[in-house]
Amino acid sequence: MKRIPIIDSHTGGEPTRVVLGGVTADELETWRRAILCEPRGHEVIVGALLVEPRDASCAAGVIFFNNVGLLGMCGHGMIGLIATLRHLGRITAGTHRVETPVGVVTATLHDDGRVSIRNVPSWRKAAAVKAGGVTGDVAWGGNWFFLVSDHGLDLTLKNVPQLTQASLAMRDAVHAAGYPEVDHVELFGPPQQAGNDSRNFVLCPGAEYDRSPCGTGTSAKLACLAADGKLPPGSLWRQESIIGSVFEGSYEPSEDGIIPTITGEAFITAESTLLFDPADPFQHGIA
Ligand code: PYC
Repeated sequence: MKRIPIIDSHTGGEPTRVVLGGVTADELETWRRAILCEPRGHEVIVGALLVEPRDASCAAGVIFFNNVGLLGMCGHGMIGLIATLRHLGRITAGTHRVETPVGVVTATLHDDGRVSIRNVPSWRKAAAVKAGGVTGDVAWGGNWFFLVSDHGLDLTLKNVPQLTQASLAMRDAVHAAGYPEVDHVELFGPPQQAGNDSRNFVLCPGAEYDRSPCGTGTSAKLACLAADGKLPPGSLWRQESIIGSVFEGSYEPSEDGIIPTITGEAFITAESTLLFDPADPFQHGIA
């Protein structure tokens, strides 16, 4: 019987499953869907495989993954990972460097359990791209995003099926417009809670939507605001998600764009061990 120990958490409603062992980076593709998806999980979960960092100054290395493949970085997942390492007693309040496939992220665990991540450099690649009847920006925040405000849709939970279909069509259109790297689509609208700056709906690569405001998506948004001169360095941006959870963001200018810092909070929801019986026809998940 194969055993994979995990810790589950959620960050602003978006789940993270930290894999503590039982599978190596080389074996991850074989077990990726089995770890995340039905019958042991569901399509929305983002996985975080703990690995030995190559950079000795890092407290940990992590590979994020989802229902369709690997993710460069994951903001909500990094907050979940830091909360998990704290829960395990492996780290205490302070600053910790974590290696990801797209660069080193510096995470600060605050005394109250909140986590700030100083993300990888982020930038806007293209402004005012016309694709599929909308106009948006293409930006990097640790993943690639198409950011759209002129979509004419209400960002409410009851509209999720319509938002998903529209975002999938926009993703096809932005690929056809010459940006095949885009795998996330981020729609913006007015916030519903006083004190927030914006509300978003984020379509993830596997056609699921992010319950959190999306850390890498908020980083891409900050890069666009900075490029447009709409948010000064150091000013706070409160990004509200489709379910009303909030990340706070700010940025420092960098050579080609910005270095974003995103703050949020994660809660541990389960400690368990996944079991994979070779006799189980669904030990690798439901294809
Ligand atoms: O928080 O960066 C994020 C994220 C990416 C995909 C899901 N969440």
